[in-house]
Amino acid sequence: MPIVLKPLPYSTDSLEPHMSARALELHHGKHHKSYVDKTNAAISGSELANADIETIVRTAKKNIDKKLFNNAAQVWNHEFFWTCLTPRRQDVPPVVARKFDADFGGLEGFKSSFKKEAVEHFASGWAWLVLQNGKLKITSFHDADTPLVYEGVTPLLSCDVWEHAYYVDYFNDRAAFVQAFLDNLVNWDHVASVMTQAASQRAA
Ligand code: MN3
Repeated sequence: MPIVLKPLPYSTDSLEPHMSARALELHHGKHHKSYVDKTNAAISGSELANADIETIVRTAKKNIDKKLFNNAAQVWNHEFFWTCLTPRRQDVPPVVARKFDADFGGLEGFKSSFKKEAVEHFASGWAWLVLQNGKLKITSFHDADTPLVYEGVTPLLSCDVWEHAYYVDYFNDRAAFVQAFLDNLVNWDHVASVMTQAASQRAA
């Protein structure tokens, strides 16, 4: 079975005005789809032909198959990113707020550190909030690289900072895009759920 372009968990116009339907249609329907198609072309007839996306990404990394890794990791990164967004503006749940207090001195501390990382990341890539050794950490990865392939790192939240993620709505103003993301689009329930799951696995 080839991998599929998973449908978005919301309609393409539901993130407006922070992310337009046009931007989302291009980003999901063209950019993300192209990574799916290229991944399928690369795994066709190979031992990975029936593998799930996580296995494909990890195997490509291990085999230093850069072309497959870049496309497959972008599929995984985009699937994760779409789940990080929500049409309904959410407050930060207490379980996440307490972690922000402990590790960033509060929500505003988190937001300014994340924004700085995302805006200052040079060229294409992704800004991430991850959990590592029980602590929250903000980091960024170049191009398609992904926390999925690093031992002991649990991805909690990502922001796509490739130009294709914001150029339609914000032109060159990456900072405005990241601010809109942080203030209006983050699916905090998703962050809380992944964080709680990771904490219980660590305790087990
Ligand atoms: Mn993208």
